[in-house]
Amino acid sequence: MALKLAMGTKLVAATHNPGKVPEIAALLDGRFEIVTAGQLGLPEPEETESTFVGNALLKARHAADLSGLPALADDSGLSVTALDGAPGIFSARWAGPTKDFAMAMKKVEERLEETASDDRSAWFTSALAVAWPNGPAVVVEGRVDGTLVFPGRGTRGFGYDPIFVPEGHALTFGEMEPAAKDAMSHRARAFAKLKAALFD
Ligand code: ITT
Repeated sequence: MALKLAMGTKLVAATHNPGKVPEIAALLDGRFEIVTAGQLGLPEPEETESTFVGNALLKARHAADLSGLPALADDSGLSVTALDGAPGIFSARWAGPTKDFAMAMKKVEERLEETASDDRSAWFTSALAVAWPNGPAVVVEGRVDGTLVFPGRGTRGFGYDPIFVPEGHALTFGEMEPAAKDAMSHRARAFAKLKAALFD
């Protein structure tokens, strides 16, 4: 069987992050019937892998096997050059149990001040995995490079968006129109690869 997702397929968006859902829906462009892991009442798996790819596969596999439907998961995060790639796969965990991203962004700022470095370069990564129930899985990765600014600016997007200015632009992801972010983000770049691999 060729691994393809036909238009209209019912697909689980295997995320519990409400910030990701509209981005995933916009990037999928109405091709599929999307149900979220939250809508299906699926439990959130523990992210035990040490890479974005590993955690994306784990989340997609978990949702597909539990729901009996193909599932798409995103594992993503912000990596800061001067912090040796931190927070990386721990990006969500730096915000703590209450998902306080003002605190997480402050932590990035403080950690940067502790290093004597004036390097403010950073990048976002998104690993996207599609898994079929008790079947195969496909995973791709996208990345966008940029610079961090403090204090953060803008109220759009989610997570670390207010402190990230993508290369070649002046606005942060938190200030941009959603469509502008979706045209260049790590998630959009990963989606382009996924489309080439899996869509009719
Ligand atoms: P799910 O696992 O349920 O999808 P999560 O928030 O736990 O939700 P991740 O483990 O992939 O997801 O954590 C990624 C974190 O990285 C996320 O919570 C954001 O803080 C950050 N992040 C990822 N993509 C981002 C983006 O486009 N803009 C801002 N922050 C982003």
